[in-house]
Amino acid sequence: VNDRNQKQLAAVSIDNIVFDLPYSDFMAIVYHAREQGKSTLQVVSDLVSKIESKKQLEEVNLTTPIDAPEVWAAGVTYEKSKEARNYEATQGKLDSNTFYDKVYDAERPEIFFKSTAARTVGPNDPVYLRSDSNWQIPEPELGLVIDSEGAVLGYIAGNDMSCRDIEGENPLYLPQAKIWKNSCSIGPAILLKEAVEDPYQLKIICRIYRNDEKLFDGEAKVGQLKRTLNELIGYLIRDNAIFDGTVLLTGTCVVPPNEFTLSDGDQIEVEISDIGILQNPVRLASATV
Ligand code: DO4
Ligand code: MG
Repeated sequence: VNDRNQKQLAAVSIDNIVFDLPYSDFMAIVYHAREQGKSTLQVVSDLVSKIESKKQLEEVNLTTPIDAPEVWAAGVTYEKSKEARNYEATQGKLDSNTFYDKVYDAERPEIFFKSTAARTVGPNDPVYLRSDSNWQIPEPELGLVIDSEGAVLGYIAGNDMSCRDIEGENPLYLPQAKIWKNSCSIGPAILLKEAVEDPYQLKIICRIYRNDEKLFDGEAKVGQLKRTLNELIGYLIRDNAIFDGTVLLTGTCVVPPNEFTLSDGDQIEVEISDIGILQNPVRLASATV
């Protein structure tokens, strides 16, 4: 966000220097690069080499780096998620063979609709708690920013807020366990595809703070994903209408302990290596109406 309180696209260097870019949004720079037959990274690098910036990342107010028209999400793509879901659905009888075990091994992945631009928030915006759930957690996930053909444009961090009790009661309640006001956060930056040699090396970390005390800290690597990223995109775009700038969250690999539930006032951090830290405070949805 710039001095006039307007949204401003910017590039951030690895040493956290901010370079304002003369584009209205992320897709505008992607289209311009295509017109010039260049990669987005090339266009950004050319511009940055001509800009003198003294602004540091901590001086600017961050907002969503892309107004993703839709956010979709894949599920049960990591063993950790399968185990947590089995616990919810079977009240801890982990030896049962559930639909979560089946989808983990099936050829077709679980892909669900998560959010629209109006429901999606960015860095430092509150994520909301549902008033009818007593078991809510953040799901830290790698997001793929894709175009209408399914080509990956970049990587982003995401939080797929989830209600474990609603989902565990009945899988048909999944949309209610996943979609409500401010239940999806993405940001703080898009790591350009061309800048990443191997996305499976990216590390995902989740931290939860309550009263300034760290309550939870967990990490995993995208390399632990059961499927390939292209496989997930392939199923999302199959016979579907997908729009430029769509985000596909690729599933959670870090789950807080079963006895944990989020509370009003908690702070969530989702960090992905080379992307940055997506921070969101937690608020009761009912307190905002
Ligand atoms: O089956 C429900 C959703 C799974 C999910 O969101 C995840 O694994 O991240
Ligand atoms: Mg998820």
